Amino acid sequence: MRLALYRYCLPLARPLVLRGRRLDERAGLLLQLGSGWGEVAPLPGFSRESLDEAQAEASHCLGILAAGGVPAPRLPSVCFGLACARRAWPERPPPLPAPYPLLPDDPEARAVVTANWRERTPAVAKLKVARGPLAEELAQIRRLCRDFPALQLVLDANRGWTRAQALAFGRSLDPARILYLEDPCETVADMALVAARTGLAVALDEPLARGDAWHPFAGLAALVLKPTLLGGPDRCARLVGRARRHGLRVIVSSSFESGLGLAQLAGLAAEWAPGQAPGLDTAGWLAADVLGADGRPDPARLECLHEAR
Ligand code: OSB
Ligand code: MG
Repeated sequence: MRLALYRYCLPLARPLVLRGRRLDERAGLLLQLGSGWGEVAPLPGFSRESLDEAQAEASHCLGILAAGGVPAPRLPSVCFGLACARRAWPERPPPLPAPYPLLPDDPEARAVVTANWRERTPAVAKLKVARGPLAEELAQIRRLCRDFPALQLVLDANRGWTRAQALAFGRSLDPARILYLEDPCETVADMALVAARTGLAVALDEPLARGDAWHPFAGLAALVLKPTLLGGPDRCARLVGRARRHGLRVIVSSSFESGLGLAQLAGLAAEWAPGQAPGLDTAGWLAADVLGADGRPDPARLECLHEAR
């Protein structure tokens, strides 16, 4: 069985700003275990591990596999990629609703995305907030709601508001047009308070990857799962179980993976949250892919780092 580790580096099609830092390209790793592939792509600003750290651990895991051992990675991105490469995927993926669109911050890119929305308005779209002046963001939201009367919004603040800002913002919104607020504040306690005081639904994303303690609260509507940040599918499956017990939506979400990771995330979404539109509309940020015309990773687009048999 061929065991190999590759590196990819893909140019961006649109600016990608993560935690205020602009990324110039998207780099990551692909792990090959015979016919199985997995993606290891820590996301700068969101993953606790760097690409170099992930590479060292993935390489170490390959060495253990080559010697007939069972690797036990610790880094979330490596846990995810290794599990994907070892997983038995169904021949044909089960059906899954299309991802809801993620609106680019860049006005030009956003205009391209919304160009034909008057004819075909998506049910839901996600917008990043807590990036600029409150009044400007509210005006943007009002414009979107006015231009597309059938649209509901997911607003993601990436924990960027104080409690007071989140309350001011939340009270200025029409709850009928907001599906949920994702990570309005720094702490889960403040998010619960915002849900209670504004009547808006709230979703937890970053607290899950950070491993913060949380309990279901009134107004909690969804858990956003980013397997590249959370680690192995076991950890995700536990969260899926918890979501089901408490009647929460599960939104499987990308961390700007390549086409390989995105396809595998769609497979996991179909299993964990069938019927739920996933948060996987990120392919548009990448100007190239690791997959060839046959839909498999194309070695010509990859740099081989480590090889064993
Ligand atoms: O803020 O939820 C985020 C992607 C990478 C890092 C952080 C985030 C995201 C996304 C992915 O928004 C798309 C989605 O969840 O719809
Ligand atoms: Mg989020």
